[in-house]
Amino acid sequence: MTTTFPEGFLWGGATAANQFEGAYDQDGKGLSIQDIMPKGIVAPPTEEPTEDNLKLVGIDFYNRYAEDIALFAEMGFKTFRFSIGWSRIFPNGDNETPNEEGLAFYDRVLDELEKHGIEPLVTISHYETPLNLAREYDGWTDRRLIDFYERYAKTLFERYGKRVKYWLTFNEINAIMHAPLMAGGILTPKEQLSKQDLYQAIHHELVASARVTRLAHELNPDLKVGCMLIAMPTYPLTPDPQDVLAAKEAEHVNYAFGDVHCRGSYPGYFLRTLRENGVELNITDEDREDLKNTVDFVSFSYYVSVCESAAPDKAKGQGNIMGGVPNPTLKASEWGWQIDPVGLRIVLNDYWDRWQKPLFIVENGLGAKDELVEVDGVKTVVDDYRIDYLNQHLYQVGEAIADGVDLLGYTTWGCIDLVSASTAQLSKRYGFIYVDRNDDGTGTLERYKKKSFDWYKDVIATNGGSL
Ligand code: BGP
Repeated sequence: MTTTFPEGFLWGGATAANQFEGAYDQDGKGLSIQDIMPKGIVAPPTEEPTEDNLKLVGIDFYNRYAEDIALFAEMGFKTFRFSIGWSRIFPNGDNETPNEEGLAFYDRVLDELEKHGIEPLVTISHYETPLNLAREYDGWTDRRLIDFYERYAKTLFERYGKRVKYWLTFNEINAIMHAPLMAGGILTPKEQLSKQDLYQAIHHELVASARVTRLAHELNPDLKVGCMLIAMPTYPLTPDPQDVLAAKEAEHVNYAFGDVHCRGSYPGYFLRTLRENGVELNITDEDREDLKNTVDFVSFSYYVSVCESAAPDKAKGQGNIMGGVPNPTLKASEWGWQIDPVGLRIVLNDYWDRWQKPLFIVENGLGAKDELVEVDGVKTVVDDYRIDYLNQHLYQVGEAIADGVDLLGYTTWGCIDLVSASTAQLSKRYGFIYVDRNDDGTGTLERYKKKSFDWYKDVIATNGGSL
């Protein structure tokens, strides 16, 4: 490839505590909403943790972190994205004091990363609101969560602030629009959730994000705090201006979160949406001041693009956990997610133009059904389809860099197989490392390198030159 990735480009992989740590009740951890979501977002939560919930054991990273980080180091990772389980640190979310055993676990993870010279990239909250906050407060609909979150973040900054430079406040913060339980800890079923409560919860998360951004900078001006969005370019289904407008309006739903994080106040189109939905935000003067604390960089996940149409009869398709009309020009993955490498270049240019903040791709990858086979006596997965997917996307990333986009790094999602967020299955695999665990919970938890392991190692070693 002719494009050179910038020196110091942060190549790596991404994970989330609830999807791979397991050890759901070990060392004083409290329950999180994920512990009662055995089917992800495709079915209502259960009352108590149930055995069919694969996340309770995950892939046992909690006990195998050293072995796994050594494998990441072997691939040459420059960075590793993981989240801290909020309920490991504050088991009920509203506790006064943190759980030392939980804090010590992440010390050990950071020791291991340091040993291998891997830069940590930490998500403060990745779809794992403590269950108590969901039950007692209905999650982020309650303003008090801002204080609980701030106390939690402060604890993390004080404990790890000297070792962790890059922080993300909320994973895919805009996902709350579509998955209020997973992204907002809101137990009221989506169909019954009023717009007033939904937007108030969004407001609370945005204020919380801005407040901890300020806090991080106060404690250590070298810390870099980013927001994290689902990026999903939305194309008009036809050139009909009504479709173009519909696509722009659909995109607004995503832009709004980035606009607040980067510009420090609500954009006009968002205020219009509130008015039209009869929502009157409870927003204080202090909130307005807090929101002015803008982020240092913008991070995002990218899996799919979608189309939008003004015609009400167009069937809504499946795009990540958001909606959208399928694009007739694109093929889809086995899981129905449409594959669009060029869309990644479009998003990178679009976000860079719009916000002029460094960008960070913190999720991208192909969820596929892998088959473990034996090649020359070694167990592996011949995942040429994954290599092909990543290659095409990274090629477009290179193009965007050549276009002038300021990009800090790229972490593939689920660099080691883990439990899917939307379906809670293990058979939707993203990793360079295969983990022997099946949807029925059977398996040895052994790790095996896939073909893509060596491919990615090469990409990193050549700083993208091998693409
Ligand atoms: C994003 C989430 C991740 C992750 C990924 C893949 O929405 O931030 O947690 O899981 O999507 O989605 P899935 O696991 O549903 O395939």
